[in-house]
Amino acid sequence: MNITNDDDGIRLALEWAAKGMFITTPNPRVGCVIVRAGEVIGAGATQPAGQAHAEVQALRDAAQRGNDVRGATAYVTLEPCSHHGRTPPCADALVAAGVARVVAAIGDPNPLVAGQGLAKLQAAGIAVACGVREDEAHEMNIGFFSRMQRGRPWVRMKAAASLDGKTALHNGQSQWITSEAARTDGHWWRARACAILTGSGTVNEDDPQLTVRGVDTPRQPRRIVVDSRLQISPDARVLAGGGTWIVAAQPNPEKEALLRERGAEIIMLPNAAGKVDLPALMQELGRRQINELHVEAGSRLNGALIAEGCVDELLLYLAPSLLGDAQGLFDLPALESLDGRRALSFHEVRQIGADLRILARFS
Ligand code: AOF
Ligand code: ZN
Repeated sequence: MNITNDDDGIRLALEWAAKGMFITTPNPRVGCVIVRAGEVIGAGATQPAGQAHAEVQALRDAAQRGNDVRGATAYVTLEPCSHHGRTPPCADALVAAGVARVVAAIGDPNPLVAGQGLAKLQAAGIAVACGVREDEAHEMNIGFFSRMQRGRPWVRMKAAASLDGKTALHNGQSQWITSEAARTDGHWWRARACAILTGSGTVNEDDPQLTVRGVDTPRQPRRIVVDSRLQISPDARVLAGGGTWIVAAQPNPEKEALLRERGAEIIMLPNAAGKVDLPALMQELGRRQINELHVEAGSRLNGALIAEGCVDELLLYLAPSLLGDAQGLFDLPALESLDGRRALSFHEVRQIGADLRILARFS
């Protein structure tokens, strides 16, 4: 592929960034391509945390292919880092390699970088540009930007319903309302999330595993259960394999010990009403380096999360069927006036198999 302008260079780098979709957390997914005389002479993507960043991978790729990067242009989807984290600064690596120009799609919001990567390159005499396909680069790491800028994850709430917005019959039957294609698509969104959150009601009723299946990924997201009164069974499948975080509001030493035996960690975060303080939980998850949080819960926890301003985006799968009087999507209080409605905007609408997939964002 011939790269003759910055737009094409960043577009290709974004394709490389996507290769890290499931694996880089808590690091952002970054892509880098190195171009000389229109030819791609090296390319790379961010590896799992602690391993090489995209720029280092691209420089290695060029070296392995016997390509000289001196005088070349490096296209990166995020400003190269300037700090010593788990790995040394990419800006230094680019300087040492002798590239002539660096084009970044967007600045790194990490306060440890925040412009210093580009400044470092410039100080070394490298030509620098920033702000190409910025929106796409932001979308690629929407959770990382959220955590860096707001201290909390980007929260995506997934739900599947009939066209009249019903998720289950009153007798609980819900499998399956949407098609297999939509369910597999849902697992792709699970796979890219840092963590998947549900409530104790869903655990006790459906006994979900909350794992990624049917999508090829080497990493399983962390599982989180909001369980104010520690009511889930120690035999719940969501605990299998350990590492599940249980968020509670009312201590119960005996039950806590049982859950810990299953490898779970208990996070105690009560609010004044004796329930889990959901906004505080979002801050805590930010501190714990959760970039993208995927919520799959029942209508009550869904409603509470929305009512408390904890949700950024709905990922809705709507099947072409009507269920009539049945369980709704979100348990929200009745309004006296339309002025009180929660406004969203459609970010993306498309058909997946027989169903509609709607991404809608709270404004
Ligand atoms: C880059 N290229 O591919 C990525 C970057 O602990 P470390 O050394 O892995 O550094 C993590 C930080 O580096 C991360 O918070 C973000 O600011 C930046 N990510 N930077 O130059 C990359 N993934
Ligand atoms: Zn780096």
